[in-house]
Amino acid sequence: KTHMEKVPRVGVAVFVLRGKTVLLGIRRNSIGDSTYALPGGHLEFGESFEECGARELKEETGLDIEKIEFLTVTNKVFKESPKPAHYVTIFLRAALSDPLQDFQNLEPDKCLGLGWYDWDNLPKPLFWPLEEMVQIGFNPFPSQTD
Ligand code: 8DG
Ligand code: MG
Ligand code: MG
Repeated sequence: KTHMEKVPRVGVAVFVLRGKTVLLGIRRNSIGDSTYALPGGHLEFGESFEECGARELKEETGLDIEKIEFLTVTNKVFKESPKPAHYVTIFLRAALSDPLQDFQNLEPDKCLGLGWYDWDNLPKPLFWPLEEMVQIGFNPFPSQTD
């Protein structure tokens, strides 16, 4: 670890859509502590984005997801973190494999709690990359005209 280079990392975050709601958790992390963020994590060697999204959902919430689709990508430098961090983040959407399955908070050291939040009434404060997306009018739900 003594020769760790500063390199961009790849994050994968998932909008799990249930009705008009999305799943958000309160982060416990040096980046975005105490803010509401999407479940997700780091892309591991050899993984597809979809595999990473499904794995992180399972690890963090116990949920099984399906219909996983790519939405967008961001490129952000997190200057707030103790050591500046640079993430290329892949945003996916997905549906629950079993609509009756609910989340468990399986990583309570990394998450204070999870919940389903109405897209039109999101909690505050949102993790700032997510807040920025909301501010520019991004919407993870399939458009009505499709
Ligand atoms: P891991 O050890 O499980 O792989 O990592 P993690 O602890 O679950 O990582 P994470 O912070 O949840 O996600 C990795 C990075 O993805 C995060 O540090 C920054 C980037 N990221 C965004 N937006 C979002 C978001 O809304 N949720 C999550 N979880 N990560 C996001 O840019
Ligand atoms: Mg994780
Ligand atoms: Mg995570």
